[in-house]
Amino acid sequence: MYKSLILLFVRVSVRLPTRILTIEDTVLNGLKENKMIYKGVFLSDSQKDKYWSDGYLFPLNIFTLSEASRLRHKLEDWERKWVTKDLPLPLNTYKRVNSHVVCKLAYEISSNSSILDRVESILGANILVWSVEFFIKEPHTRQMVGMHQDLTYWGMGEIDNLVTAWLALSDVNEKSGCMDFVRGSHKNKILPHTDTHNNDNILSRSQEINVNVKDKDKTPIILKPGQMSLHHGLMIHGSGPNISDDRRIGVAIRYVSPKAKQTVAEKDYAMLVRGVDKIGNFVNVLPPLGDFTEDSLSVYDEIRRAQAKALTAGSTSTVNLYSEA
Ligand SMILES: O=C(O)CCC(=O)C(=O)O
Repeated sequence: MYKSLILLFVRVSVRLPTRILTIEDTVLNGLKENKMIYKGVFLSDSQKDKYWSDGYLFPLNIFTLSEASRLRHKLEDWERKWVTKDLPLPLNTYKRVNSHVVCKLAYEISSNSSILDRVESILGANILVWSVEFFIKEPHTRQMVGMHQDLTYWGMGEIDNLVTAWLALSDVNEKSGCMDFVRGSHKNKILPHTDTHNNDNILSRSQEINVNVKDKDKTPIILKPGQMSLHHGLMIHGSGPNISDDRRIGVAIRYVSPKAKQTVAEKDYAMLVRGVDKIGNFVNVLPPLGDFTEDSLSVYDEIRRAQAKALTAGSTSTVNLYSEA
């Protein structure tokens, strides 16, 4: 009797590795993944080589169309629920920077195993989320993103141990204002940028790199809902307006390895989502237990105040840090 029970158990556990992970397993349970049965979806050597030589990689399939549509609905329900609530800052601020601190969905997406496996192939086994940012352009609007290098105002210098995973939750193409990357441009140092004061440019300082990038040097990063791109922190990139009939929705997740270090602000914060951080360059932030909890709002405020020093450094005018609705 016992022997047959043991045999049955062995048979069941041998079958488990072939189980396909569902959105419940990966997105909604995030860190609770069962390492015993999870094999990982890491980048191949040729994908890694491509990332390091081009400075980006796409398209990577993360979610099916129906999973992406479910995530989009969750996000849009969240937007509808919170836009009318009396929050300390406009909802747009929480969408545009550090969403993982106050929005459970942003945290859940950023701790998804399938995304983290790809990121682990670039950063190594220890991974922190520095920021999650929803880049949403409404249909038929002029909003654009000037060509820039992300690391310019983040106070971490010219580092390899930061990567952005940009996940599409709508059709992202030239009509809807996809990102354009300049192949190999991550091999540059940080180049001079100018605050343009162009209201259509949705970056924090409406900044633009002082380089005239020719159209022929741009690669459009076309993604289906559920697909993702990765880009290096020094990649020169931007995006045009959305002239399509649908919203263009992207989730930009900034991942760092524990070796990254804030050098402009006195301290910086990040959330451990895989492995361990034995270095301690970042104050460790815990995942939110709900949306806009009192605790998470106060941590959000503390991070915003600390990071402002790096994000506004060198500006001659007020940088509102996305505090406009
Ligand atoms: O979503 C966009 O159009 C631009 C995003 C971007 O600049 C970034 O993720 O670094």
